[in-house]
Amino acid sequence: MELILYYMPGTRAERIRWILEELDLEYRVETIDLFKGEGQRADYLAIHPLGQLPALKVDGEVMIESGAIVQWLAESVPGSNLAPAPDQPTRCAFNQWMYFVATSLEAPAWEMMLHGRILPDEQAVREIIPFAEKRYAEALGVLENAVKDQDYLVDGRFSAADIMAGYILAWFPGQLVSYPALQSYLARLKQRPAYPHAPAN
Ligand SMILES: N[C@@H](CCC(=O)N[C@@H](CS)C(=O)NCC(=O)O)C(=O)O
Repeated sequence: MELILYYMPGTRAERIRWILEELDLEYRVETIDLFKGEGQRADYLAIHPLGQLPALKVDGEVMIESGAIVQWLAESVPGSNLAPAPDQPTRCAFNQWMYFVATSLEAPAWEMMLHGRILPDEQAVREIIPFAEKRYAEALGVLENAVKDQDYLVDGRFSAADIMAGYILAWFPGQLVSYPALQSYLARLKQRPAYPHAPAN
């Protein structure tokens, strides 16, 4: 299988890099520097129509959406062990956390990131931030309960859902101060050899 990861450090492409490393797959990295506007290059728009990261090319076919790519790799790579099979009882929890992270956790975190750190003053709507922080804290409370008595989200075993969650939790470590189980959970995830600490290139 030929894999090409369209990547920039710090972006959601880290999720893909993380799972590719967990699965010990070989892949090529194509860096797209969003800060230099490379996402809007015609050749990249032909790969990702929104000019966003990540994209993964698999034997010439392109996939976009980090959650979908993570899930697809977890399910499709033989022997992956990163997603329960559809007929397993733990599949319910797996689906739940994959979607919970992509929606309830990531949406407010992204508002905080966008309006608090990324957008310039003239575009940022700072008034959004307190509400987003409240929604983020509510989602953190749910996740805190989920990892209070187990190491990982799904049946206590590491899965693709932890990759989805760990990437977002690392955005705002300061917000975890009232969530001791999540602090330990994030520390545990960061200790995994496949965790993407340093940029890929
Ligand atoms: N839901 C998409 C979001 C992709 C996304 O927003 N990526 C950011 C980087 S983390 C991006 O490319 N932003 C540049 C832009 O929107 O032009 C996913 O998870 O793949």
